[in-house]
Amino acid sequence: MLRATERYDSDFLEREELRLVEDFEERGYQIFDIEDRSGLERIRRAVANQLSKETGTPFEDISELLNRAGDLVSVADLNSVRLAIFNAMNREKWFRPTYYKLARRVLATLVGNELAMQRRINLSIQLPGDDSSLLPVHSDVWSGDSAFEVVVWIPLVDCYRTKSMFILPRKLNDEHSKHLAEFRGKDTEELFRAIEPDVEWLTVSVGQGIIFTHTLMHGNRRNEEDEARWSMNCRFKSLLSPYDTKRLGEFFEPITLRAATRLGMTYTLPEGFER
Ligand SMILES: O=C(O)CCC(=O)C(=O)O
Ligand SMILES: [Fe+2]
Repeated sequence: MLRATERYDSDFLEREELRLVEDFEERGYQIFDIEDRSGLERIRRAVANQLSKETGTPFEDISELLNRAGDLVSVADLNSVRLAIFNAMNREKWFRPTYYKLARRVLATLVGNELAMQRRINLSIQLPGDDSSLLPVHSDVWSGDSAFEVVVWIPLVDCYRTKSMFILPRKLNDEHSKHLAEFRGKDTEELFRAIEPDVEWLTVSVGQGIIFTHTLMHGNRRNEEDEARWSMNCRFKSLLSPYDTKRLGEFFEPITLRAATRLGMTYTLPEGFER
């Protein structure tokens, strides 16, 4: 039986992999460089084209258009515009493989080479000053995601301070988690106040991504910057690791099933054979 406390055997991991694995375990998140920049640009351009179509706004520069979404879309219309873009993107066959390739190597090192991927990639937009579409402090595991999942979070514009998301690094998350029961029934704002001195606001530029375990407390606040935030997030897990309420075939789909597993899954012992 594998015990999670056992250290890695460095004889089996490349030095670079070992560094990534240890950093990720230490903090519970990692900012990484996107592996396929042209894939990222394809996604950014497709999103910008959709926004341009929805709002009748021509554009030249993708970042410029997305950053000033607050001038183009009212808070009242934001969710329907977001859903239109989300649906249009998730209808594209190239979208999920392209998204996966932004983070293929980090996923292979941190999660595995037989992966299940969330079927629909989320889009989040935080307009400056808008507090109608916030995700207050939470861990996704509190609401039915498995602890074996990671989130790949990709900014479509440069994200910093309150335009970004906050996360509680692993050690501090463990500390604060000991007191979590005290907040039961209270406003999540009180929980945020308690963890606020320890949270990190992640600075991520276009061309970078975040991979994190959603067992950590994280979320966002009202965007106090003067640019809109655009980001995507998608969960990945090792295909054969435990699932919670987000099931394989419904929420997740296998993307890199290997031959030996496929053979094993379809094998039946010859008839009449007992062992
Ligand atoms: O984008 C954010 O601010 C929060 C994202 C989040 O909660 C998640 O991806 O699980
Ligand atoms: Fe979350």
